[in-house]
Amino acid sequence: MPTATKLKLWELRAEFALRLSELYGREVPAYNTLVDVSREVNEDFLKTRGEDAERLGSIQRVTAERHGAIRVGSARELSQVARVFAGFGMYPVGFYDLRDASKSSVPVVSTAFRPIDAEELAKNPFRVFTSMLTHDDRRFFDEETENRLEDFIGSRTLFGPELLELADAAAQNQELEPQQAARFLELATAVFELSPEAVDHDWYYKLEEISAVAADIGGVPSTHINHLTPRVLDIDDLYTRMQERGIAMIEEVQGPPAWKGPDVLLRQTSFRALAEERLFRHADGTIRPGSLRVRFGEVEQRGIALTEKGRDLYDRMVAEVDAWLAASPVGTTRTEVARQVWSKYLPVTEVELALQGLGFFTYRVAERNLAVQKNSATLRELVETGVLIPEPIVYEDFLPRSAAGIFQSNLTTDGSRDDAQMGTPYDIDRLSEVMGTQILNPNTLYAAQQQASVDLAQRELNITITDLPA
Ligand code: OOG
Ligand code: NI
Repeated sequence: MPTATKLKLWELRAEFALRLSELYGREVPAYNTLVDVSREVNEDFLKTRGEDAERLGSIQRVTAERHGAIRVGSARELSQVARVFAGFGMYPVGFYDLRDASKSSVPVVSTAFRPIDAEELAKNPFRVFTSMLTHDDRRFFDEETENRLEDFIGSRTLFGPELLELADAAAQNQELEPQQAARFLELATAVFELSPEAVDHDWYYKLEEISAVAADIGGVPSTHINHLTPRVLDIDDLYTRMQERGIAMIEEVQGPPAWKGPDVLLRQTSFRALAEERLFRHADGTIRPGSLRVRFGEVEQRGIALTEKGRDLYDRMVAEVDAWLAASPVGTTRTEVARQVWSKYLPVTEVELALQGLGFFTYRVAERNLAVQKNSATLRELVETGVLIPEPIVYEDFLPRSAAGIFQSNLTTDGSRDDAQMGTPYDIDRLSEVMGTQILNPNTLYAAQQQASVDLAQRELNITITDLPA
């Protein structure tokens, strides 16, 4: 970390990611193995693919790239964590309702804090999937439990005033003096360290009967990193190498299958971390050690961001895979089926993904001289004659179904829920209101980036580009 000059938000963010990574590696050593294997996978991929390997991000970016997952208990805690992340140049993007995306009891709604500009993402893309407990959702919590949760969470302080003030100062000035930066990083990292404080045994296990996620959030006096996820360029290779090292992975890679066409969206897989020792305070007043198994290791491979049209197609393909799989003989794997469904519907080339308006791309002018002697040309004609080169925009967000799958595959119990009760309604606007910061729509960000490149190309070529995908 440079010490003589002021630190920009991206420098603070990169250092924050690094410190959390060191912290998590101390707490969950299997994470270090995952990071080592990820590095091997990426180095080998780069060797075999050369420049092509960096189409979805430079190797520097990908090597440093992590996402974290944290969980908070209330609107107050969510709005405070939003202030902390703003101090690192990370803003809420996307809304995920995991309550309905899962059979098990996962009473949370979520967003992800991340940089939003292409340059900031390229410098350091650290993002944190952040979930808030819906303690007032009657499907999970009766009135008494709701009130107790509210009291318990309301009486703890995760983010102290000094941390919040430093975060606000960073956000306001877009940089911090070295001394303030050091303090900000120290305080922000400490929030996510596993606390040695004893856990109220009966309260924790009462909540766990309803939902292990609720116990992890509202049953303990502080918060912690739930997982920290490195990015790999070949997740199938990683999966095999981890198994060879004797680490039991979940059954499958979540998200799109490996197939011959372009990688889209996000593929993820995970393993269950070992039991961790924690202290419990029992009803008779004694404090004794026990163990919890709530944290895990996750890894991901990122692909091309899909447009709304592309995402609709993706959702239909997922539904078709489900239907097909349900009607298939026992032993058929999701991947086998998915690969066939993908080949049936999705173009096998990046160019077609772009020209059919299924994926987000930026367009770079390659051949100024070729520029047609007219005042307008279609996007297809410009791409097919080599005037414009489509370059994929990487997907920077999450998938609700994979997120639910990740939550679920790492729970020991399903918990309990009563679907006859009314749930608390949440959507992107309601959660924004509760947090006090507008959550951005990821599609708006990708579309603006694509459009800006088209606008620039039009100016450079001095023509109007027509037939842009809707
Ligand atoms: C978050 C689960 C979601 C992902 O990568 O989809 C997630 C959690 O377990 O708190 O991190
Ligand atoms: Ni994750």
